[in-house]
Amino acid sequence: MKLGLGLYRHMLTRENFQFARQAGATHIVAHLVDYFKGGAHNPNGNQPTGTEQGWGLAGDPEKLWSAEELCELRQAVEAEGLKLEAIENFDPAHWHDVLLDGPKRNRQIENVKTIIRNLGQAGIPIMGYNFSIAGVCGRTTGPYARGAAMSVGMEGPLEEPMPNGMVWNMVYDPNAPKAFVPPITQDELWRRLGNFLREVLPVAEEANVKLALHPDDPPMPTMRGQPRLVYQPRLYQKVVDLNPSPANAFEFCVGTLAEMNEGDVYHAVDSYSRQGRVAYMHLRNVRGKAPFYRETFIDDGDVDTVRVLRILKQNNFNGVIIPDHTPQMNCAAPWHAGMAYALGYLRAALLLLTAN
Ligand SMILES: [Mn+2]
Repeated sequence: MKLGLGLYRHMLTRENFQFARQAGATHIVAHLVDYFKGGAHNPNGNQPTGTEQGWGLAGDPEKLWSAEELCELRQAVEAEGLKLEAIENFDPAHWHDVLLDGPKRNRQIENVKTIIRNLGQAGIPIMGYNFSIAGVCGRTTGPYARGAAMSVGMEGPLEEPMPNGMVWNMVYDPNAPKAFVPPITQDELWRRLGNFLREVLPVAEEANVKLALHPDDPPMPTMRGQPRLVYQPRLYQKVVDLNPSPANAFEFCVGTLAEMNEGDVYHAVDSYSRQGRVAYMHLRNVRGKAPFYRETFIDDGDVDTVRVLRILKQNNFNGVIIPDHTPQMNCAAPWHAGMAYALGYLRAALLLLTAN
């Protein structure tokens, strides 16, 4: 098992690559979507939460991530002695109509295929994604973690309908006619995912890239009136059963799994890592269940994270683990301090597991 750090787009700097190394990481997971663009209520020193208007504005629909820029990023990471393991999340600007089944759907499926081919060309082995209409919405920020550390949580459902021009908690068309995105059925959303996988996975296989699905965060059957896919641990199995391709994999998020109100997080880790479907891990801790939970420090929630690591080791998981979020610590660099704390804890746990 390998330890990594996830960095948001504006954090992809030499200084932060060195920070990752200093904190014991060997791998980087890079976000290329700018979640913070135009989001006045979304300070970029923390994970994005935003308002009911979402995080902010999506990127440039005409500008796909090129093989050259991906290659440059990989080289910049490698220059600091690290490896670039994955790109996390497609930009809504590039695939909104794939999620919404809109008029640009077929053209945007080609966008996705192009981006995956570009990743393959650049030697980046994993593309993480989140097939979700409402996206990561409905969460709040507050002094929820130990010692009143600023953290993220959920204080009840959010069913406010989604305005037109918005998907995945970002605005891709600020000039869309005023209306709401009509709700669809759960079956329709599964149908869209099935078609997406059928069309894109052969390209991923050819490019030697794994497509890694994040579960729905927060894990609710609906958010903003829109259905969600993987909001219970058993629903991950439905994704495996949809398409047997070896490129059909998971961005396995322990925190989100722990927020689900059915099943057992250790059983889920065991079952899916045993099936070899885990491309990489998000590992964090949480207290409570959706729709009422709070993100905690890694050693301080409902999850025994060391037990999770032990199960992964038993099943010979050899991929990368990143702390996807952590509470912020009171100091000049709250995000970095939180991440350094989580990485140090995970590094010690991994060393102890290897020694035994
Ligand atoms: Mn996650």
